Amino acid sequence: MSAIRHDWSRNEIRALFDLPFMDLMFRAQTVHRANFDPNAVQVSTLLSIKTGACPEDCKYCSQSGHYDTGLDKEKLLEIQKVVEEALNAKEKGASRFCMGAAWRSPREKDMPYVLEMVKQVKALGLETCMTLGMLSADQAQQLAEAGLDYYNHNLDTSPEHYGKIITTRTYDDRLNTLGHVREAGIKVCSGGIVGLGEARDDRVGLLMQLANLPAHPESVPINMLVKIEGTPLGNVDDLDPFEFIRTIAVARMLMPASHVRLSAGRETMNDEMQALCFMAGANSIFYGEKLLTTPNPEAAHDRQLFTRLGINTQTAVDVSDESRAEAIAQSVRQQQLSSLTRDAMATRDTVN
Ligand code: SAM
Ligand code: DTB
Ligand code: SF4
Repeated sequence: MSAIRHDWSRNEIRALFDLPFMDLMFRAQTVHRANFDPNAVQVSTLLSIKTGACPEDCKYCSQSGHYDTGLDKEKLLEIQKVVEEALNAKEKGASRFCMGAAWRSPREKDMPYVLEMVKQVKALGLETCMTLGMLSADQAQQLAEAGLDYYNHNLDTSPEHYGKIITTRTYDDRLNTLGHVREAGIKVCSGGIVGLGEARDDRVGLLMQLANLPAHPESVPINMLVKIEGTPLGNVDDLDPFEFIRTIAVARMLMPASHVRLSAGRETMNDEMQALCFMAGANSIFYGEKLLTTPNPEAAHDRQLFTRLGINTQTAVDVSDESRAEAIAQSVRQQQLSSLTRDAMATRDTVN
C-alpha cells in the first residue's frame, strides 16, 4: 500500500508531471496495483434530474442560463421517471446512479423530492450519488439520513485559474460544501475539468487542493472539457491527449486509495487512449449513452472495450424480486402523490 499523504508540495507534484511519460505511467501503474485490482473498473450512470437555466456562470457549461447553448430546459423530473432510468441503468450493468441538477443549491421545497429519489433508487440495490450544487450542513445531513452514498461537487480547476471560469460562486463556497458533505458522513466525489485553457500549473494546483483535503475524496472525476457551442469556452484549443493522461496518472499517485474516474470527454477519445487512461490508474467511468446533456459512448461499445481489455466491472447488489416490486410500487404511490402537487410544480420558477 502507498502512504496516504495530505502534505503534497507544489514542487513535488510538478516533478511528477515532468517525468518522462513512460516513467510516470510505470510509477502510476505500480501505485495502482498496490491499492486496487488493476483489471476492475467501477461504472456509474448519470441522469440529469433538472436541466438548464442554471443561475451560475460556469464558462464551460451547456446548462448555464448566462449563455445561449440551444439546450432544452426541463424542470425537476418526476420521481417515477428517475426510478425507471435507474432500473435501466442497473439492467445495463451500472453499480452507481448519479443524479445531477442544474441548481446553485437546492431550495428547501426541492428537498423532499430529492430525498425520495435517493430512497427509491437505493431500494433498487444501486449505490446513489447526487450533484445538486452547494449544500448547507442541514441539507447534507438530510441527504445522509435518506441514505445517499456519494455527493459530487468538483473544485473544477486551481484556485488561481478559478476566477477566469466561474464568478458566481467562490472556491471557498465549494470547499465549505465538501466539508458539510464529509461532516454528514456521505462519501465525497470531487475532481475537476482539464482543457479549459489552463496552464499545467493549474492542473498541478487542482490536484494539490484535492490531495491536501483533510481526507481524500473517495472518488475523483477527471473531466476533459466537452466543448459547448455558445459558451465562452466553445472554441478553446484542444489539450494534448498525453497531458490528460498525465493528469490521471498524477491523480492516481497523489490519491492512491481513491477511485479516479475517466469522466466527461470519452466520446472523442479512441479506445487506445482510454486504455492508456486505465493504465495510468483510472478505475471508474460514466457508462450509458448520455452524460448530463452531452453524448457518451454507446454502452455496447464500452462492454466490448472492457472485454477486449479483460476488464471486469462491479455490478449492483442483487435485490430480491420482492424488494424490487416494493420499490416500483412505492414509486407508483409517489407518482400519485406528486400528481397532486404537479400544478404547484408547474408554476415553479425554472431558474433554480
Ligand atoms: N450544478 C452542479 C454543480 O455544478 O455543482 C452539478 C452538475 S455540474 C454539470 C457537475 C460538473 O460537471 C462540473 O463541476 C464540471 O466539473 C463538470 N462539467 C460540466 N460541464 C462540463 C463540460 N462541458 N465538459 C466537461 N465537464 C463538465
Ligand atoms: C462530473 O465530474 N462529471 C459529470 C458529473 N460529475 C456530474 C458531468 C459531466 C458533464 C458533461 C457535460 C454534459 O453532459 O452536460
Ligand atoms: Fe453547469 Fe453546475 Fe455550473 Fe450550473 S453550477 S452552470 S449546472 S456546472
